[in-house]
Amino acid sequence: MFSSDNLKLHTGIITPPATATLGTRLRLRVAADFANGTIPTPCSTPQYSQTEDYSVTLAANVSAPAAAFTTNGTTTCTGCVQFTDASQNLPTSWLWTFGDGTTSTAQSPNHCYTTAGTYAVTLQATNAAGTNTSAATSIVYNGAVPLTASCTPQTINYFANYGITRFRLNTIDNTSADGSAGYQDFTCTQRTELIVGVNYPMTITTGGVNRHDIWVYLDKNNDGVLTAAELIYQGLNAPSPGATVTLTLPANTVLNQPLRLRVMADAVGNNLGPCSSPVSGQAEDYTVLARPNTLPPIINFSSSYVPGGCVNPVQFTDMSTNLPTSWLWDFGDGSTSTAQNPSHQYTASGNYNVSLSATNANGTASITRLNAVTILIPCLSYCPSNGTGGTGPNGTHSTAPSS
Ligand SMILES: [Ca+2]
Ligand SMILES: [Ca+2]
Repeated sequence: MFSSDNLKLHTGIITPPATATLGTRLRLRVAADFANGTIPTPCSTPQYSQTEDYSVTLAANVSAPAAAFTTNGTTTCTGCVQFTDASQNLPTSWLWTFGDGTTSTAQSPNHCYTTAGTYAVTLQATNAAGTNTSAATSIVYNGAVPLTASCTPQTINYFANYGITRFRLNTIDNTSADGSAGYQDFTCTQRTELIVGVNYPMTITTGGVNRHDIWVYLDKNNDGVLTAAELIYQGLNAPSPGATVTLTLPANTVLNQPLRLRVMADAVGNNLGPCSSPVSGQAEDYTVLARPNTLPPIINFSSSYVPGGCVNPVQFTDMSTNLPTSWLWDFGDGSTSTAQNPSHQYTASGNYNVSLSATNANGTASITRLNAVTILIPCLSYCPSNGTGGTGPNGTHSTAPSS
């Protein structure tokens, strides 16, 4: 009727069973023994402790049920839920209403929903004294999960708190056990929608004090297989607990379908592919829905130009968001380029404005940086003054003019 393990004070609830004899004195036996010993049986001899007997008389239950039940979870991704009767006062019949138009008279049914949605479930419990209906419990059937993963990388040899303890991306904020839990699949309950080509902050918190290598893979083509080419973020030798970085879904991501996002963290140097088992870290899976980008570009670019230096040609790098599809660079010296990331050789000294205009289906945007580049031709750079790099006084034996 009752058992309790490894405590000093044992408390709990006893429910006399419906089959017990009523109206006569029954023997109630309480047996205890030390926590690491053999669990007492009704007639066993305790090793160190004691057995006590009491007298109990049971009366008929004349109360109506107090209807109640438990479930094995209120969010399901298979559609199936196990409902367990927890009503008091010995109901003799049950009527479950699952909220999808179906019912059951089983005491503890397993029910499978066929359509995704939210359902209110109640239990009506009846005995000879009356009928009672439970409060409703909401069950969410989330059918939008990724394809089954082709691999689920298990941790080989967890130690030193390696692994992922918190993952934040857009609306996801999921705290979880470290690598001691091995592979963790959160695709059913942890999901977010991301617009392709938009920069989102992402924070991967890792356990312990040791640095981690971090990878994020996305099943971009939604074929159920994660490949090395589907790496969308890599952070090598990242400090623990972790910093906020930027995640951007690429243009060739399948839209409007639940995609598997795999986050992996491991001890530095282990170079994990999407199906590699982490040596001491962890892999976790989430669900991402990629939404189309309906925004014009937001322009940004960087270059290899260093003020006072002799960089020429200058490498320009597009950093625009919202997935531009064409580019027009104006280098300020009369030349232009339509490459995304052009390298440009200046041929005359001067201060040059640099403009970038970028276009996608939703519009065009542009930016001009005044005096972005100052070119000196010829450009002399000199050996360091500590004498370790070159020979001779300024200009005589130093690095040649940079091309
Ligand atoms: Ca974890
Ligand atoms: Ca794939």
